[in-house]
Amino acid sequence: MNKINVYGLGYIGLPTASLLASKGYEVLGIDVSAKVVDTINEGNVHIVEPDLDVLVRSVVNSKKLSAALQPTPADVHIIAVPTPFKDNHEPDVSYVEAAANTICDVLEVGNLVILESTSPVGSTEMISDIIKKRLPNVSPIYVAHSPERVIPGRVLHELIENDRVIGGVDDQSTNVAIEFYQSFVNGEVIATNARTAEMCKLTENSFRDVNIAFANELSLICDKLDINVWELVKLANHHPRVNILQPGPGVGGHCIAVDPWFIVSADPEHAKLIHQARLVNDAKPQWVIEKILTCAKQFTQPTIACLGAAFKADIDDLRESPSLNIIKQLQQKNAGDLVVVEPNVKAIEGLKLISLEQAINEADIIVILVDHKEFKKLTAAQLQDKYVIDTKGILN
Ligand code: SAJ
Repeated sequence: MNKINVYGLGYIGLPTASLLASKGYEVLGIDVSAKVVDTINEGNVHIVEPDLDVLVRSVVNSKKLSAALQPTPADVHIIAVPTPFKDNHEPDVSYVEAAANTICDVLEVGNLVILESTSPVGSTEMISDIIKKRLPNVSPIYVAHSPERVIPGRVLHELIENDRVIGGVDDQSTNVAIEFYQSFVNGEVIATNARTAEMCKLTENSFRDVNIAFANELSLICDKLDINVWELVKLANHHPRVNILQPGPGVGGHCIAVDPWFIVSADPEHAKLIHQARLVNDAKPQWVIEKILTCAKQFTQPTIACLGAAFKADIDDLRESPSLNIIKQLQQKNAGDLVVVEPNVKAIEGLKLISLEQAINEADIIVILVDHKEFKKLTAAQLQDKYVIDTKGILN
């Protein structure tokens, strides 16, 4: 297995493709965007992830990685396309379906097809069915799920070091996929079936969502009872069997705020806690907005500085960001003069970005929305004459 096609060159596909290329595989990245394809073929990147730019440049220069709009035959086909949800929170697997159909155009006997995208239970079997229907005489084809588990900001490290759960549609598929992952993963590569692998990934992110919801719920209760929630969490976590996560302005990103819905939609009757956690986390931005508006009422035309717009610390990713959601809603409500500090991006359409220093000088109200490293250096003394709403507890 020497030739690999990676379908979808986003936050998972591009790092995976580059890593495999750096391990000596001949990799073709396929994307529907001509702009993305051109950018990569020029040796550049369209996403921000530590060290990715250097790696992509090196593997494009050494001709191990190239990009195209259409695939050519390969030994391994890795699907890393988005799996969002629809307006009704049902999973949208149309990109996976489209990728499976594209793969069928070049599929050959003995090929391995791997679904890496986080997907609802049954998606890997769906791919296998599409292949069987389109190419009934091309057999064997191995099909497996190997959910990505990397965290933005540490993707290249975690791609190699994290354990992988691999589930094929049959035992042979599992074994072939395991052998492939063992060629570049240092972590343990663990065998299961496709449905369990799919559920495993959804479970990991739901575990996190439920635990963050617990912390967010506590933050509301503590606010009412005049208790510092961060001190409370720290103290409770001294118990050897308690490990509460951190409250914040809400849960963002395209994983934890999305994947639990795949479980809820698969079994709404029983997924009560998982569903409620989603509702709690999704309601948190509104609670923060109300806090800011109540505070703003004490001024005639306050300058409100929002620190952070990304969905979490030290990244540039604004997708599904609760902080950006809060900022945009504040803007609509005309609560005051709104300024934003976001050290990781150059501009955000429609918003006034200023430096941290300027924000501290000018603002009446400071809203800490993200615990970026630049903000963590702030001290309560620096902000003593400001009204501060600290959703991340960095001043504790
Ligand atoms: N958050 C909190 N409190 C916390 C931890 C996180 O409010 O204590 C918020 C963050 O600010 C952010 C959101 O949750 O808005 C998600 O951040 P995250 O760092 O927990 O996770 P993601 O979405 O960047 O990546 C997750 C990871 N999953 C788990 O840790 C179980 C990653 O390993 C997955 O690969 C990724 O989802 C994915 O692609 O599914």
